[in-house]
Amino acid sequence: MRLFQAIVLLFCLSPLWLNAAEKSKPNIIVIMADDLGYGDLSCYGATELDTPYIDQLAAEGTRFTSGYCSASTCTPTRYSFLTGSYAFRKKGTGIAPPNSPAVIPAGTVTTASLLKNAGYKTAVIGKWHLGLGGPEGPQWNEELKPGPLEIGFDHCYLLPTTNDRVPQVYVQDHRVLNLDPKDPITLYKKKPSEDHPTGITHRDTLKMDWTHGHNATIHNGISRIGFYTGGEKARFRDEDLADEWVDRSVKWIEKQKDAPFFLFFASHDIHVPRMPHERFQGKTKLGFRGDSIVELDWCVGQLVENLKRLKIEDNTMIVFCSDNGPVLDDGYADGAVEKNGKHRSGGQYSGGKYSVYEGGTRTPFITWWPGTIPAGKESDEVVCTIDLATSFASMTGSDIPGDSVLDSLDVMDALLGKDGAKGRDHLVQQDNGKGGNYGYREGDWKLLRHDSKKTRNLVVERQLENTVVPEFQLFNLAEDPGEKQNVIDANAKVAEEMKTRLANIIESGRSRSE
Ligand code: NG6
Ligand code: CA
Repeated sequence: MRLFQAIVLLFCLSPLWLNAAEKSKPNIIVIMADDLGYGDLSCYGATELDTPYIDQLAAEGTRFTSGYCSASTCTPTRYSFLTGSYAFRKKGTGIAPPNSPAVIPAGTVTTASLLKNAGYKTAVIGKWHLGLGGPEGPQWNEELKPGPLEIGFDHCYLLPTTNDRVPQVYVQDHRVLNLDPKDPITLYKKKPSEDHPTGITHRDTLKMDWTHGHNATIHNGISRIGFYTGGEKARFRDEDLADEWVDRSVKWIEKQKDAPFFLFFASHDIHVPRMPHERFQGKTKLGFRGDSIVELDWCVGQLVENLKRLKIEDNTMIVFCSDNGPVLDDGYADGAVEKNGKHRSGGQYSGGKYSVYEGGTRTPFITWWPGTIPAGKESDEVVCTIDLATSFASMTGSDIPGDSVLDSLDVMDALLGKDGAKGRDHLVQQDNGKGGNYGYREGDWKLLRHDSKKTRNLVVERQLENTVVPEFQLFNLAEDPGEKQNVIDANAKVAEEMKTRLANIIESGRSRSE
């Protein structure tokens, strides 16, 4: 018995064990890009621009070829990433309008709250787009609550909606930063006054013209979605957003000495209006869309460089991902279509933002943790942003209540790039809203179910077009990754079985077993 105790004691004190214990709670940074497509990075085959810092992340980590976000628009992907549940299960999880109340109710179990329970310090810095405030919506001049701080984040520094939706201000914790009480922010449903300048009345003054929508209040020479006045001192310059995210993130990371940290770095790049900092403008031949990718790449480089400066890179895991697939013209005349040339923003995949074809949700996905995640590895395992909640909880030993994170699966070993580790064997993809369209992947089979019988499709790098599609289609992704040959007639049995399983997942309310 004595000998046994001595062995146990020795083991507990050994550096090996200490190392393992320490490594189960690494710092975690999720870098989520906005509207970045599978083919938009040089490490994913882009030849018309260079993304050296993200390429470096892939070279030092594991690059996934079947990495997904849950939805082909922003709000549902972010909802699913944080709650671990498919957004189609809940009404009101489509693209959030400027005055949206909080989409995730206070007290919901989230990726952040699970990590907080495991002893992490937690922050979200960047684009939120999940609404703020109670049922009456955000009270811009008062406390903005509930928000991230009510669902597990200790700190937030936000672009509250999107850069194309009003208002253009930062939210720090519960308040609009630098808001002068004498100049309150007011949002309006309609033009606030006859002389209020808009993208329609003052179109010739704009520094970037609009193509569809985006013609309401003008700020920083760009007209936006929605009307507002006030908050002049609090307003940001679009060109400075990336610098601000990096600066605030580095300062926050520097303060986290005593506990592991979880940072959700939610870049606004490369969402419209694409207005990168002057030092990135003209850096690519693809116009501001390409230049914004280079700006995003710089941000990633800055984060990694600072982890190295602080000597915490060996104890920090980065997951790099996107919130939906690519779009060229999303409402502004920024040259994305005209200057696109040979670039294929969705790689070999069809569809893009707003679509359930692969291009809508199959996006860049890289995991990095020097010394733990293998360097230069490519993985074909299916992993999704929705899985991060359960996977992080499992790695850090955080208990998951049975009735939460309903669709988030533990794919941690696959994320860690372990040999033989399996990702998902099935995945539901969705477009924007509840009751819309679904993609359902099992192995190489992909079933498309279009309840709307229409899809908004990015047709080979041109404009988004509404195309009519059959209710059901079946594709073999191994033979036909571009989803061009609908083989449903020749594989009726496979399709029927997949239809049933998809319907079961939708109707049963969960896909994670307790
Ligand atoms: C659409 C906007 C688009 C973009 C999108 C949300 C128009 C015409 N289009 O309604 O520009 O803002 O919403 O994008 O207004 S997301 O990536 O945040 O989901
Ligand atoms: Ca997006």
